[in-house]
Amino acid sequence: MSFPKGFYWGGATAANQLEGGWQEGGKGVSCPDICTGGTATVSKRITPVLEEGTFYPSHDAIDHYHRYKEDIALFAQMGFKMYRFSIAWTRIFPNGDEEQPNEEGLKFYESLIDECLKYGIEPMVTISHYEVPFHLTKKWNGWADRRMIDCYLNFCKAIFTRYKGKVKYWLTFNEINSATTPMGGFLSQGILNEIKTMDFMDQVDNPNNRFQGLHHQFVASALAVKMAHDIDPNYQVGCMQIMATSYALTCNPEDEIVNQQKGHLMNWFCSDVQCRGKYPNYIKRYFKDNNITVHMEPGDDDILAAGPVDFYTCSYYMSNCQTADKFKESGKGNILGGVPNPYLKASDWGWQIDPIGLRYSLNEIWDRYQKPIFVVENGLGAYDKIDEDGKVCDDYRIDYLRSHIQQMHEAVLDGVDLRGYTPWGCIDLVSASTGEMAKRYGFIFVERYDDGTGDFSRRKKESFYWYKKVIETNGEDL
Ligand code: BGP
Repeated sequence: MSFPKGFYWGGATAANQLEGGWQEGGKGVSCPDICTGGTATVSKRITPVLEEGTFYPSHDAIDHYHRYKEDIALFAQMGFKMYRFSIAWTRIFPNGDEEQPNEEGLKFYESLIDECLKYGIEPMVTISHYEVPFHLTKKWNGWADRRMIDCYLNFCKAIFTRYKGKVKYWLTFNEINSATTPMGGFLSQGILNEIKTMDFMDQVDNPNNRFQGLHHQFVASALAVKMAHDIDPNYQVGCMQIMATSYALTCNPEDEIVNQQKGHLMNWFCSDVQCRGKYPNYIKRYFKDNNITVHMEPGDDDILAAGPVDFYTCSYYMSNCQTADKFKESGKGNILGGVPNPYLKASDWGWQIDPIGLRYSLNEIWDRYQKPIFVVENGLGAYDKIDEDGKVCDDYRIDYLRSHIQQMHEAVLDGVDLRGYTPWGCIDLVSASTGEMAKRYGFIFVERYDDGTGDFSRRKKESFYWYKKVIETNGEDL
């Protein structure tokens, strides 16, 4: 068993979860910088935004800002062919609405990209990964406002022109479909809704804002695709979705139809717009049934039609079940909702492990869009520990990754055009949903703990050596 020649093996990260250096190099404050826990938990008070003595995970993260050369050298040792990372918007435009980019920020990523190229590692850049400049949240309520489109495009222009000839693969928004759920409002769109008390967590979810925000993101994404192709015809621009594979809990048609509707909303709505260049019919009914009104300007249809993405990417961690039975409980800790699948085991955070679901979804994606696919996030968040002999024996992680790679291979045999695999958090970093360091994904252990201790030193886990061998043999030796 081996993967297609030139298959992109690698790893993935996001700026606010690993860089730190939150106020260095002219960087502005971004939404994750005011989160005291995961990106779904914002700091309690509006003023002052940052409270003295509070722990903000993204402020130091794993100090990659100062150690990126060491980290990329370790990725190169594993044989990475691709490295997916994000550019912090606030390093390039500290407030998000300046006209001119911050040269120091541009230089930082230029150096990081050069470091990748030095080792023959192809960069894949996420333009916006769960990060909105906080200034734009305060000024316009993030993506709820159409004026965000111009700021975003200004950001795109700065990086598309600066890194021309060095970067080929771009992703417009990380997990754009997270905004179909209440958690995505702040996390991915920088939208704060009516607040009932002084506690940001006490927000009244406003789906209208989220779907209006998504419309603005779709328009921005389509215009970014066009801009990228105009600047460099070699540019390939992709969408990025959470693939929340789900099954009907029973073969009762009532469960099946609920599953289909949930799937439409969560898994297909955003990628249908981004891959096909128009809104699908089913979402119009959803909007009507849920009293959602999305304002579209004349000409938006043409913009969407003119800017479909070149390729499809997704994260894949787990699957869930759907049921029409309102009394069945939602799975504990499973951010995607749904009910637990009795046939599957779960991670320590309740994420149900389902390698076959990956093969199943890759086939569905390919059948639907016929565009090249990359799995740009996958992995097991686990509590790792350093043994007395200094080793980190993460065989559970190896098992998880091995079984998913086997199923990706099955999908390739099924005829899916799968181009690459960049497992999540290839080096330990801050968890997006919980803000913990204890939830580790990496091949590389970082000595940084949730109480703020640790010297940031790096250590190879057992999975590091395993993954190196996988890459060397193009997936044959698992
Ligand atoms: C995805 C995000 C990542 C990442 C990952 C793991 O949803 O794109 O940013 O963090 O999930 O999630 P977590 O960190 O919550 O375990």
